[in-house]
Amino acid sequence: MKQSLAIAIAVLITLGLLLWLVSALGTFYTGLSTVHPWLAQGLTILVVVLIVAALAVIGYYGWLFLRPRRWRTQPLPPKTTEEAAITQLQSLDHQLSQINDEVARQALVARAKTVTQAFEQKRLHLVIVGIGSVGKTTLANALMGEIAGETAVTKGTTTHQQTYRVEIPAIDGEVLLTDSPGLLDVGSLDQVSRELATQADLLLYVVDNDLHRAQYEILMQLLAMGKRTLVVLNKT
Ligand SMILES: Nc1nc2c(ncn2[C@@H]2O[C@H](COP(=O)(O)OP(=O)(O)O)[C@@H](O)[C@H]2O)c(=O)[nH]1
Ligand SMILES: [Mg+2]
Repeated sequence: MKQSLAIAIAVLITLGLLLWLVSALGTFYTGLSTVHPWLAQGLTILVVVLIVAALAVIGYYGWLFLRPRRWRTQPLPPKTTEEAAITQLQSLDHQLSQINDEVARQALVARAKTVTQAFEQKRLHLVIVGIGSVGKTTLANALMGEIAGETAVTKGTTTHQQTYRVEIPAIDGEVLLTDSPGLLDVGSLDQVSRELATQADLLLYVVDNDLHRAQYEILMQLLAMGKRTLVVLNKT
């Protein structure tokens, strides 16, 4: 409703401006035609062409922003892993073409290599993230079927990330499982977990008890990274 009112006001203003422009152009033409008839014609044609071009540009961008949502092209999620890898590589290629900074370029080239390698080796990387003491290491141990990492009530027991190779009979290829330190208990994810999360094919986001606000905000940040995320409700 608000939007249609804004459009109606914009149309009225545009019409008013157009009428004013036509009358101003008429006055301009009659004034100049008494002195230089051919100059008056030439200039009037030029001004009209410029106005039409400006209206076309305004119309085009107005349509882009104001058209109804159903007419906007929606990117569809990839259906297969091949499609996902190809889309990821295309987006990296696109970013590379826009980057001049050599260090950032090398980092992206390395990332593209990892994506290609992971795809070729059919490698699936699961990364467990979450704040301290929610049970990340406990989950890693449970998934591994053996005690690999140390668990404790004190925060910061896992000081470095640990990556394990997990055999899953139903999955053809290598499955890597990374347990992250997850130290901070504030509304944002720590740098180490964030970096680990970017490498993941699937994130296991562990929360304890209820999904309280600070943990919810971290979840939103993970989703904003465009990562597939499973929320693991622990200690319920
Ligand atoms: N009651 C209960 N305690 C748990 C559960 N999962 C983990 N814990 C305990 O919570 C503490 C922290 O677990 P840990 O795996 O080290 O958490 P991390 O810091 O996220 O890796 C340990 O004392 C675990 O034994 C659970 O499902 N229920
Ligand atoms: Mg731990």
